[in-house]
Amino acid sequence: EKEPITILVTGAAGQIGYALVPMIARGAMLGPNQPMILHMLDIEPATESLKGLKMELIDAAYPLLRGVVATTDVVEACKDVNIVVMVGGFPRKEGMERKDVMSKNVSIYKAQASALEQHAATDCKVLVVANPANTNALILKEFAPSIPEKNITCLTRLDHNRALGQISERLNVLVSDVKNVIVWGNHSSTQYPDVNHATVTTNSGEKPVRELVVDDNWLNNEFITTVQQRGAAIIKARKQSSALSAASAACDHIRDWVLGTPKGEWVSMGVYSDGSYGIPTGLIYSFPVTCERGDWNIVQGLKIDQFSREKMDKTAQELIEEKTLAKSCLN
Ligand code: NAX
Repeated sequence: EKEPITILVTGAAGQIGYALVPMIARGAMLGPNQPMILHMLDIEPATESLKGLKMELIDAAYPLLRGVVATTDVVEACKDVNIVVMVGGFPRKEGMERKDVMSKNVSIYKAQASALEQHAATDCKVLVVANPANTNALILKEFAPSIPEKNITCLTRLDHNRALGQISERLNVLVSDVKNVIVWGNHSSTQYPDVNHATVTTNSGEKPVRELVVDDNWLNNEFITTVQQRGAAIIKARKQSSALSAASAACDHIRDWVLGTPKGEWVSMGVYSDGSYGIPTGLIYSFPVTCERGDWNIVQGLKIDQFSREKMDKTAQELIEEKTLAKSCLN
């Protein structure tokens, strides 16, 4: 039998946490044969709620779950963790300035970076979910220099999956037959969901999405804004932000990263830019990646038209501004 892997979920007492931990414990993240020890971190006011969650995990009697640590102590939470899903953060509340939210998250991510740096397994893989996800991941990277930069990522898989979902609904095809959409840039409303390389598996082979959806106007306008604004649409309908879809996307992200992407298929991940596609280095930007043996690589050589170029640059620009704002919060 395999050795258990230790997984940390921060912000575990929140609503994404409540959807995510049972998925992990069932094996949705690392597969049905991989036992795990779950560390759950939250803050003091959530102590009781975190305790309740631990009780429920015990009551669910998950065969793969070999241990649960529920704590408000960052050091205890980070001890020897192999995989870290960072869902904890300070949410934007009504009337708050962008700078105030950024400032709170910068201090959280700076502190947690140091704890991971000192106590996590040296090859730990980190996924940041909490917003502003790309910039939180960047702060984490800056303050945990001993963690390899390729091990720090942020979640844009939810946006990627939303794009797959929209195409599948529009064409009335199985979502599993749609592949190779791309989400470029920031996990925000400036993200660019790109279908120029996406295909659908049909009875007569692989067909470009652009060929099957004849309505270019829909693809260039409504499709993009629907994916960009989906988070807001969920909040409007549910009076709460996306939780199960975010949790599911976090499992997809880690699973593909650790176990590999299927042949001929890529996924979107927020990763440290190496300058590919003219995106400035020094940003965590969402790119199309393939994964193999625990390592991701940006898909190279895709043709970028003028329409895409502008949208890719616009979302990069927003990330540069966020980075400047984050830096100003460090002083
Ligand atoms: P909740 O407010 O329900 O949960 C957040 C939890 O984090 C709370 O239990 C809170 O006590 C805890 N927390 C706060 N500060 C902490 C700290 N310093 N250490 C540990 N825990 C801390 O929010 P939820 O709906 O679960 O969303 C969590 C985050 O995910 C938010 O930042 C949200 O904006 C972000 N999202 C990101 C998505 C993505 O695709 N990247 C999509 C979904 C979601 O909106």
